[in-house]
Amino acid sequence: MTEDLFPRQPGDPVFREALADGAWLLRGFAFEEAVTLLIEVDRVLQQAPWRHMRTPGGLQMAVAMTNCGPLGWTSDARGYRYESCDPTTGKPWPALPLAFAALARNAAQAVGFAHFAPDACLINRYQPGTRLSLHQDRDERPLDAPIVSVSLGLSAIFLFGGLQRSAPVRRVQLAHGDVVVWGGRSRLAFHGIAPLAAGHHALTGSQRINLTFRQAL
Ligand code: MD6
Ligand code: FE
Repeated sequence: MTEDLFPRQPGDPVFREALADGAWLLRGFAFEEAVTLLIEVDRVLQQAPWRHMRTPGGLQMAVAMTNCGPLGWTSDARGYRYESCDPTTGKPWPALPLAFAALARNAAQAVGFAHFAPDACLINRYQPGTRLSLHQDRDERPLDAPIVSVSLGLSAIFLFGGLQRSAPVRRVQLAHGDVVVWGGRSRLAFHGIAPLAAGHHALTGSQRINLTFRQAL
């Protein structure tokens, strides 16, 4: 593909693909920063290791998670919420790396959301067979702020539905370096990840890593 032969230059127009009203796919937007992002993920993991949270209903989630930034998304018997400390260590979540904040702001800017300043970054790990069932992201206070989602490592099929759980679901392949920005009229759309196919990626091995940036408060 020509995109790979001629990498993005400063000032180039960004190739945006509309998934729905308010939801955009920026293919390869994080490709060049990916190694840096993964090094930062490893640094976060040294302070806040992967864990499988429990849903309020008591089920253990298949996706392994951690967080960085002032706030982190957590789930347990008391419900879904944002916390400033990691419940497993009692310490504040690791700081949001500068490279994360810059990428999230630039991606949001590229589709018209100026000044996106995330206070939370949820980091998800998928292994072959891991899925994330259809859900809405509705634990955040400002519903006018977008969400920026970065895919690293193995590709996954993103399930993208509508505002009702029963709406038809689109399947979108997300590859290493792809970024989805999601706000406006799509902010509360149902979405999920189909069971991850087995595979190997040079940078992550048999894993997909997803960074999801939010403005929680
Ligand atoms: C994932 N993403 O890609 C899970 N939520 O691993 C999400 O749940 C998500 O990609 C809101 C907006 C974009 C997303
Ligand atoms: Fe989500």
